[in-house]
Amino acid sequence: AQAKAVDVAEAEEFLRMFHAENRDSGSLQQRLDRMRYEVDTVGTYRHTEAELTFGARVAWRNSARCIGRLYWKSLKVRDLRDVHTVSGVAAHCVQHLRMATNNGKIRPVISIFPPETPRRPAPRIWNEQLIRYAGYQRRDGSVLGDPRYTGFTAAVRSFGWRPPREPGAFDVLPLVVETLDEGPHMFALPADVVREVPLTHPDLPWFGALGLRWHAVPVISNMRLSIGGVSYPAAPFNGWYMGTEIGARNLADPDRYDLVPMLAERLGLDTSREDTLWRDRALVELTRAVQHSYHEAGVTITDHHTESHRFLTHLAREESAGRKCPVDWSWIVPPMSGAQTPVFHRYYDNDRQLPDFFTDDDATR
Ligand code: HEM
Ligand code: NRG
Repeated sequence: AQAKAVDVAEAEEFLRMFHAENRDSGSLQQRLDRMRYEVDTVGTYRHTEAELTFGARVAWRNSARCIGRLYWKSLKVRDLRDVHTVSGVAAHCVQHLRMATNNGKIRPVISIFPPETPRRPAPRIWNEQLIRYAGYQRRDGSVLGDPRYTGFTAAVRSFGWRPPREPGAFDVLPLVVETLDEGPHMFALPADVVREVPLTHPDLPWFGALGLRWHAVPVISNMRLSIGGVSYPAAPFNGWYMGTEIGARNLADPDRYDLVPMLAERLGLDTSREDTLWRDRALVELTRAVQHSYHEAGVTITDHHTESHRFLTHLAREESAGRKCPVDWSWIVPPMSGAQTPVFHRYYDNDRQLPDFFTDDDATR
């Protein structure tokens, strides 16, 4: 969709905030005049590099569902607003993975591609994350791989993507990048930029033979970054994983890899009745395996107890800076042992603040 003209009030609010938090950034009045002139003439305005960097960091700071916000100032911002071709976008996504992975010592990075403007629609990345595993629907209704991506897998197959000769549970999907001029194009990720961690368990020797693995870096690529009224639909970003995301959700959810019943059997637990808490016990061992394996592999990961404490430190800092910090309790509380973490036991501000990241029909097309 062609973008509407930028909302001048939203732009002004952002520029005022930028100047209030960056006292050495020149005349606010001149900046506002310039912005209004650009919006009057072409319907949008161009952020300075400093504004773009600040805007992206504040969008992270305002991500109500993110527990990892203590380090918001450290986000590395890549200004890729002049990359307009599908192959350029794909190549820079590959470069993003290299920079972010950093041989295991993961760095938070965002790559910002051109914004949506009245003159020119933005490039789009179809993938939900840069690295995701294929899901193959079998005739009997069961799924090999990640059931969340059966639809996406079928779509890329219809574009000509060929699964490996021997399809597996962890086949990395190709990128799909679209521009108005070129249409959608598919790009395989080079294997050397997809760092993965084979899963082993600290005291169950048979665990490694299950052949489980996960990718090192989560790079969300389907959220729209909104800064001062300007919309950046292609702005993939990453931090590092919290172990529960993989062990207690991706590999465990009944509509994902659903490994809990199999693991409970292997652990010799009594699964004939719910009150043996076999689900809870298997979930703990799976998540222990994740924490252990990433640690052994030298890939940055955090756990939900450590991260909950850090998050409360973040809230305290935001409060002393005199800022509101939006928090969505239902996302911040971890998916296991919630009440064992301090984030469970309190109320939060819910009012959204801008800039922020959005998921909407417009971002996912
Ligand atoms: C969500 C942790 C970095 C933005 C989340 C979630 C966790 C998390 C656990 C909930 C995910 C879920 O339940 O599916 C972390 C950690 C980071 C980190 C440990 C390490 C540095 C970042 C960065 C950004 C970001 C760098 C953006 C620049 C978000 C957003 C969501 C989110 C927008 C919500 C995603 C959605 O709605 O699906 N984060 N995060 N996070 N995080 Fe972070
Ligand atoms: N639960 C998703 C990832 C969501 C965001 N989590 C992060 N973000 N850690 C999954 O792939 O399991 N981040 O930017 O680090």
